Amino acid sequence: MSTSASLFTRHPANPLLTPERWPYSINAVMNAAATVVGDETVLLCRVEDRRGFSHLTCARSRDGASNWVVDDHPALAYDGTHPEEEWGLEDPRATYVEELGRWIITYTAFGREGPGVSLAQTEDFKSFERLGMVMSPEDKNAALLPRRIGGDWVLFHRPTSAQGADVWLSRSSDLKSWHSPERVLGRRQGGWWDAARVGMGPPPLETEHGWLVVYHGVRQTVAGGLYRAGLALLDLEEPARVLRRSDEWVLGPNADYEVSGDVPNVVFPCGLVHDAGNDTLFLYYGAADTRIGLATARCSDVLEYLLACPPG
Ligand code: BMA
Repeated sequence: MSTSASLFTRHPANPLLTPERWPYSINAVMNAAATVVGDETVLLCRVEDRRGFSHLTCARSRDGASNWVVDDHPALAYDGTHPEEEWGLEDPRATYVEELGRWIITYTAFGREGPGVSLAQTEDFKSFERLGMVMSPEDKNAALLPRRIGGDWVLFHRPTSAQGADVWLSRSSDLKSWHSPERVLGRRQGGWWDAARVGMGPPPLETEHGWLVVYHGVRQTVAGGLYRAGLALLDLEEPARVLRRSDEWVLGPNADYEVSGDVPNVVFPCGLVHDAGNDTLFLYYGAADTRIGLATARCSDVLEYLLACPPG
């Protein structure tokens, strides 16, 4: 039986992507959506330019780990038409929606009002169409489930208010107007590793036991925020119901490329690819807000571990 520390293994090719190997001048690359398109893994990366503003650019690889080819132009960048993106597009997640025959991209649109949640769609990761802002500031860390539940789309997101920063979900019949917010996963208190803030990581993965969730949790320390990743399992038909939640984090900053960078001590997963044939999960994460890392795990081990965790 795996322990929280042994479930995920850092890939020997880490860090997979760094600012130095970008085809144009940038400051940092981090927090990437991940999916498989044809015979390639595509990362839609958050790229921070040397003004401090972010845009999204695709990187592609046959094996999801090596020989990345990075587009020489952004996939989505502020173009003057959406004022809510004036200061950048951040932290994308990608969900393939079979019913629509396309991917829905959820991302943080950062503008003068603060960070909010916007959607875009693509059929090929070559051309993208914006669907506009769906959650007004302050809100971020959005991820869509790949299918409707009870007739509605389900979007996880993280509104921030004086009450705090927890994971909620909202529902919609048209991906435009969202309603019926419900709290899903809260911060724990006091000494817990995820007591300051929590946010959804990649879009949850459907498994026979429930929706597999990787989320990030933050502890506030005298040295700043400490970002780690934990696991949860949500009920398949009632996704606001937490069936299991890991007490311990399963990935935390440890390698040099995670503990030093623009924001030290950050692992921030936004992409999860399931290679079902090989029982393998590929978890892509931003490392220290500067580069991209990959950790792999056996999916069956992760589920076995979670099923032994306490109810959420
Ligand atoms: C969060 C987000 C992420 C970032 C993380 C650590 O609030 O803004 O984009 O990786 O902080 O700085």
